[in-house]
Amino acid sequence: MNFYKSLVRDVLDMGQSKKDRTGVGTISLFGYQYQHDLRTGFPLLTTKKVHFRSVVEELLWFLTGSTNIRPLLLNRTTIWSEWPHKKYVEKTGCDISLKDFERQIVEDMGFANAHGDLGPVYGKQWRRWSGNTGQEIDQLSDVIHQLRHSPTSRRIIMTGWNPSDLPNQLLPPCHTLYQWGSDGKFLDVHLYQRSADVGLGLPFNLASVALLTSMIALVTNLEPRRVIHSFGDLHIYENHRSALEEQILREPQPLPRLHLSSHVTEIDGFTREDIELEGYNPAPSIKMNVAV
Ligand code: DHF
Ligand code: TMP
Repeated sequence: MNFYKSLVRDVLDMGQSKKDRTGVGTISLFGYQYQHDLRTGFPLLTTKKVHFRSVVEELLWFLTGSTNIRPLLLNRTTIWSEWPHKKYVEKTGCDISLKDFERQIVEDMGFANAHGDLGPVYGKQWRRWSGNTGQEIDQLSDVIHQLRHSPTSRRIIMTGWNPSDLPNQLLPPCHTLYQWGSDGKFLDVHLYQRSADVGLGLPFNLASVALLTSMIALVTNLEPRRVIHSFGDLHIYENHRSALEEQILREPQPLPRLHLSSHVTEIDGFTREDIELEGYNPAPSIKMNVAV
């Protein structure tokens, strides 16, 4: 999995300084691609500890179709809290801390309904896309149906990018478009990500696309094989630069293996206990601040 090291080097060596929405500033490379063969191991970085439990909770949350951070917080996952918190502070002028905001979302269902929603983000678009005659489209179930009945189709796509919903999303989808390809035996995936934070979000994204594809492969009786991951704006935030320079000096360890309970037959049948990682021995975690 040395592609991560090369990717970081390529952004540092070929990227350009770029101002960005958050005001932090980035070094950015526009247009990039790597590939990983899942048969060589599960792509979770070993040069720093990545919180796999959060990756799993986030993906299971997407699969439920939820867009509210309350279920995530009930499962002790805080990776999406900053954005509803920021919106709440801006809207109400109330100077509540992130921790107190999270506590109130957990304790008060009414508060969560009013202030914990990210808008129509991944869960909504993947499972309940609003069709033009009012019907809901479950893109993920359609993907699985196609893989079961016409695996060689060239139309097996799930997209989070919905122009009419953009104004209501706290963050427009970053991992934007997924296409799966199969020959009836193997399952490959090609993900287009419009914007990627190399230090923080990307380690989650590459584990998440691998996990989702492995779960889909299990319930469609296919063998997960290649991940092809393409990027629009691939960037390193200026305040992550020295951490990443240090991280790529670390020696990568053998990749862990993913084990999914073989009794699961439907994508909605997975629980957290059905997803297990074996042999993950990463270097220590590295704290990087998220640009909001
Ligand atoms: N904004 C920015 N600027 N970068 C992102 O990566 C990002 N990611 C989002 C939403 N907005 C974003 C959603 N994904 C963390 C990881 C992924 C993620 C959001 C946040 C994160 O904070 N990771 C920490 C803590 C992990 C944990 O609490 O489990 C890390 O050290 O990996
Ligand atoms: P943007 O909407 O201005 O592109 O900002 C989104 C930031 O979040 C950007 O740094 C990319 C990062 N990001 C990821 O890298 N992965 C993700 O899954 C998400 C949601 C965001």
